[in-house]
Amino acid sequence: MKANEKLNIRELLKDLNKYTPRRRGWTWRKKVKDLKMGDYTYTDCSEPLKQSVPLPAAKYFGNIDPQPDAVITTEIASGRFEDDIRRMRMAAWHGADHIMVIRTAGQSHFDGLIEGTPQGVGGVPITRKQVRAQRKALDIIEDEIGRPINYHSYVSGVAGPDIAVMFAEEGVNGAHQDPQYNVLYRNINMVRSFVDAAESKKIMAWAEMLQIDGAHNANATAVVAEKVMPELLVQHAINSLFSVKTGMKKENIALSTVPPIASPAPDLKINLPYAVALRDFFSEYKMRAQMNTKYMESSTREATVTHVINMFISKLTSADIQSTITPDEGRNVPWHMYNIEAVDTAKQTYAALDGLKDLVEVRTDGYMSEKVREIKERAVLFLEELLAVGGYFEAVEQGFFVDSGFYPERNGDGIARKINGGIGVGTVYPREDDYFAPVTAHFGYNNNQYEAYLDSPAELIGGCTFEDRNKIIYIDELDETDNVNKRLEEKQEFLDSTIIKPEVEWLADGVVVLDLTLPTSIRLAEAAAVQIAEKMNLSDPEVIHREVLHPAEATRIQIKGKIDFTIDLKTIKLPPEPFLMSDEEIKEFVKKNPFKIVAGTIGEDEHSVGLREIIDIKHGGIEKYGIECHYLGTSVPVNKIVDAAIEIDADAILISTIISHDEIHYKNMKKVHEYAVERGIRDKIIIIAGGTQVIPELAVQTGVDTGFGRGTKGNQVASFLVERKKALLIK
Ligand code: Z98
Repeated sequence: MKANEKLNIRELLKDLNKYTPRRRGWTWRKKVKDLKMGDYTYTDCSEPLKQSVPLPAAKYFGNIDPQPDAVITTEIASGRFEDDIRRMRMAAWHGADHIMVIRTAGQSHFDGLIEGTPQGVGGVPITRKQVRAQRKALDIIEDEIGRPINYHSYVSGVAGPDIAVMFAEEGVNGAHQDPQYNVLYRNINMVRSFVDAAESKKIMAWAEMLQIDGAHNANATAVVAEKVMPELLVQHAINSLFSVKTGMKKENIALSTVPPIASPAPDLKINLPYAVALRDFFSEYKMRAQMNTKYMESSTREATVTHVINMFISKLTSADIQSTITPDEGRNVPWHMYNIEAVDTAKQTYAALDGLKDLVEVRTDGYMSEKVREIKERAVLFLEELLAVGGYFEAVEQGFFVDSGFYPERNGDGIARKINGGIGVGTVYPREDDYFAPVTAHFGYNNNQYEAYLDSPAELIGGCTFEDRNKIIYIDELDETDNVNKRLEEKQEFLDSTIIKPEVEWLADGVVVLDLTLPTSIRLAEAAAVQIAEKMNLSDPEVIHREVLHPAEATRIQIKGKIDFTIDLKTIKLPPEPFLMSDEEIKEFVKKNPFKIVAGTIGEDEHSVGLREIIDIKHGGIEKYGIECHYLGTSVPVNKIVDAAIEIDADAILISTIISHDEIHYKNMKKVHEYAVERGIRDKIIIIAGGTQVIPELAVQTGVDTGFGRGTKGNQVASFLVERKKALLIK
C-alpha cells in the first residue's frame, strides 16, 4: 500500500470468504529504553512507526514522532463499516494501535449472531463480514505503519458466547466482557449473564484476547460519580477474579478505569487517590484508562482539557492502555477529525509528560494516604456486606449498585434487578450426565464419557472451527437493499474519481460546520445562526454548540449543515509549490558563504511592513539565517539602492512595492534591473521584488530574478536566495 494511494474498499471486500486472520491475541507496544529521537532521549517511549503523521509542531524538531509506551485506543463506529476503515487508517497513522468498534444500539439484545453488513445506528452491527473486512484492512494498515494494531469490540449481551466464538475465529484481539454490565445496564438476567460470561471468558482466554471490564459504566450512570468509587473497586474485583477462574491470564485482564470527577471540581484531589487505591488493590492486572463521558457536553475544548488532565493521572499511575474518547462525542456521532484530534491529544500529552515519574513522585503521606485508605476501606466494607447478604445476586436484588449514597450511606436509588427477572430468564439448564460438546475452550462439565478426549474434545470430530477454519460458515449479504455493495453503488460518483464533497463521517456526506460569534444573547444567537446557515444554502442546519461569551455582548455558535454541490479536482489549477529549503540547510550555506542584502521600498512607496516582515527575525524573517541585512528605508530612489549594493558588495537587492497604479511597480523593477546592468553588476547580483500586487511571472519579465506576492514568508525568500547564489557560485 502506497502512502499516496487510497484504500480500495471493493478490492478489500473481494475473497473475504477466504480470509484467514494472521494472528490471535493482544499485542503490547515494544518499549525502547532511552529512545533517541532528534536531539532528545525519551524514557517512556516505544518503537517508532515506519510511516506516520507527526504532531504539527514536530516540524520544529526534525519531524520526530515519538510513540508513547501505552497503547492508544480510539473508538470508531459511524454506522458504516466501510467508511470506518478509512478512518482507522487515518487514526493508525496518527498513533492509534487499539481500534474499538462500538456496536449498533440494541445489539446486546439480539439472541444470536447476525450476518451481512446492514447500516448501524449509534455504532455498527457486529457481523462476521464486517469484522473480517476490518481485520483484513487493519492487516494492510499495520504493514504500512510497521506496528501491530489491536482490533476490539464487545462480548456482552445475550449472544455473548456466540460473539466470543466468532471473535476467536476472526482474530479479534480484545473485547469488553463483564456480566455485571449485562445485569445492571441491559437488564439481562443475572444467572444467564454469569453462565454466559464463564463460557465467553474461557473462549477469550483461549484466543488470548485482552479483556476490558465494565465497571466504568457505573461512573457514567451514577448521579454523583465520585460516590460510586467504593463499588467500582468491588465490580472490578468480581469480574477480574471470575475471569482468572475461567483460565484467563492476569496480563490479559484490563480494568476499565475512569477518573470519577472533572474540573471545575478539584479533579486531582479525588481522581488521583482513586487511581492510586485502584492500583494498590489490582497491581497484577492491566489498567485501561478512559476519560469520563459523564461530563462531556458540546464543548470540544472542555472535553480536550478533561482528557489531558485525565492523562496526567494515567501517566502518574502508569496506565497500560489510554483510551481517547473523541471530543465531539457529546454532540455528534464521532467524526473523523475528532478521532484524530483525540489520538493526537494523547500522543502530544504523553510526549510532553515523558519521564514524569522520574521528575515527580506521588506522595504517600498526609491527604493522599488518608484519602486512598478511605476509598479502600469503603470498598472492603461494601464487599463484606455483599457477602453477608448472601452474595452478588442478592446484593443486586437489594439495589447495592449505582446507588447515589457514598458507601456505607445508601439512598435506595440503586439499580435493582430480580434474580428471576430480566431478558433470558429461565434459559439456563443443568447439563445432563451424558452432555457432550465436541468443541475447544468450553467451560464446565463436558464429555466424561470420552475419557481419552477430556482435554481436547474437538479432536473427536477432527477439530472444531478453532482448529479447522473450513468448518466456519461464512454468510455474505442476505439483505438485498441494506448492504455494503448497495451503499458503494450509491457512492460510485465519488469512488475512484476526481469528484469530491466534504465529509465528516461518511464519504461525501456533505457536512460542514460554521463557527459564528454573534453579538447577542444565547437564544437569539441560536435562532439567528439557523437563518444564517439557511441563507448560506446549508440544508438540515443544526446548532451543535453554544457558548456564552457574555450574556449580552456575544454568543459563540457552532452549527452544522450540508452542502449539495461537488468539486471536480480536475478543474483545479495548482500554482507550483513554493520552493523551500530546511532552516538548517539555509543556515549552513550562509555560515559558509556570508551573505549580504540591501533592501528598501522603492519609488514613492511608503509601505514598509511587508518588507520588514521578510527581513526581521520576529516573524521568521531572513536575518534569522545569519543573512546580513541593510535596510535603506522607504521610497528609496532606484539608483540609490543599486549604488548601496555596490558600496557594501551585497549579494542581493530586495525591493518592495505596494503601489501598482499605472504598473508603476513593474516599471520600477525594470529600472532597478537596467541600472544594475548599466553599473555592470547585474550578472553577479540577485534582484528580488516583492509586494501584495506582484505576480511572479510578470516580475520576471521586467528583468528581476523573481517576484514574491501576497503571503510570502522569509523562508521562501531565503531559500530562493541560497538556491540562486549556489547557481552563481557554480558559474
Ligand atoms: C468503553 N467507550 O468502555 P452494547 N459491555 C461492556 C461495556 O462497557 C460496554 C458494552 C458492552 C466505552 C463504551 N461501554 C461503553 C462491559 C460499553 C457495550 O452493545 O452497547 O450493549 O455493548 O470503551
